[in-house]
Amino acid sequence: MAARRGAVTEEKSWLITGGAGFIGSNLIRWLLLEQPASQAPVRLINLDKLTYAGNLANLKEVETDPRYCFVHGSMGDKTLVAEILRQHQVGVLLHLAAESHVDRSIDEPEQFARTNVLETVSLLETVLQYWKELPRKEAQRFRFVHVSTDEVFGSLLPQEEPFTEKTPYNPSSPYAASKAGADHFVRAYGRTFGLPVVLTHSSNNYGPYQFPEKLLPLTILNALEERPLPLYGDGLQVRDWIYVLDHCRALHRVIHKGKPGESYAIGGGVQISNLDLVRKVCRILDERRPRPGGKKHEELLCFVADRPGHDRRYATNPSKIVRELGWKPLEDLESGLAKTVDWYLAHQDWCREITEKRYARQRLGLRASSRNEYAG
Ligand code: NAD
Ligand code: TDX
Repeated sequence: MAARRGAVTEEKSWLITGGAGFIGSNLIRWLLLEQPASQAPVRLINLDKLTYAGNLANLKEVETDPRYCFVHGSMGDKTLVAEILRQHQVGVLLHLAAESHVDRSIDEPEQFARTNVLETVSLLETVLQYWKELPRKEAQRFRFVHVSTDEVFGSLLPQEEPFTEKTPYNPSSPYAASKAGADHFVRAYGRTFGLPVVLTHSSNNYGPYQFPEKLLPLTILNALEERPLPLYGDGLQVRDWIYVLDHCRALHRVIHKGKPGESYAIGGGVQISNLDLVRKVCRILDERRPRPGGKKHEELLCFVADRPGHDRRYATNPSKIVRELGWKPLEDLESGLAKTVDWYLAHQDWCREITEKRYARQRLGLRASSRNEYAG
């Protein structure tokens, strides 16, 4: 095969952890189906444990692609990871695998510490041993990209500036604390051992294939069945939303151009309250699937007990990645939401498999509320 231009893709495989989840599967499909060969990896290995959130149905369109290889297993399995790294001569590791849902982290904090912190350390340790044995040039080109979140920075007051890479860590939920812990270990492996690590802090993603425990898909599926649309507390919490493919494009830039030791904040630039966001979804559904008798979907809105420790406001300033890596989001909220709603309408079987076998849309994450006088 002819050598290809571009430092990190050259003849090396990419290993993606957690590639059967929401962001990972969007990224894998985008890389293999939409990118020119010169921009895609020669070989892409997806290592996923297939927890409740991992779903191989997300990857049907690429499963026979000769460049793609799925490995069922845990990032914490050192023997397995070492074998993958050596066998496939991995040059880029994109680390997405995690427990990702804040409400579940309230119910099961220890599971989040095990997966997000301890298994990330285990992964780092295995990667370090492999990296140390690489020839010098390959070791320099190697990248460990850790996909973190803006939630590690905690909640912003209304007058505060959006998060940047310099914002101090101040996590609120066990999920955010576990991601912060992982971030610190990733940086420590960079500073102490020289592993070429890069970190990203993305805001809230939305789009196709998102598991219906998250606000947007839950709203769409409930609305289609005329079930209540739960808003936590007063619904005025603000999130910064990014269309998942914009996040994928950003990660691609980071893999190719990100500097070791640096971190990049990634935000869609759209800050909106949960209430206004859900109303927008309702209006799209009113057009696409009018309710009987001319009723509006918005009438299904209901305010329920708040999430304990609920962060009031996130906003993320992506000017570093815009300036230094030439990235910008391409999707605006209106078009992104319309595409997302249309995708869920067209993939009812995918939804049904989940709601019947994996998650029946029950409320999660209320375990702490009765004893926490600070929680909403
Ligand atoms: P997800 O829950 O949809 O997917 C996580 C995937 O990780 C699943 O496929 C699961 O099976 C896999 N996994 C879990 N434990 C594993 C293990 N030990 N070994 C291998 N695989 C394992 O999550 P997502 O929304 O796609 O998020 C992916 C990453 O991006 C996470 O690290 C999350 O913290 C981060 N992130 C997500 C968002 C968002 O809005 N969804 C925003 C910023 C950052
Ligand atoms: O039923 C609901 N009602 C509601 O009001 C649900 C599920 C959520 N919410 C609120 C809580 C949040 O303010 O909506 C907002 C979004 O909630 P989630 O979809 O659970 O996302 P969030 O907690 O913001 O975290 C997400 O974005 C950052 C991802 O789950 C994380 O993995 C990512 O790091």
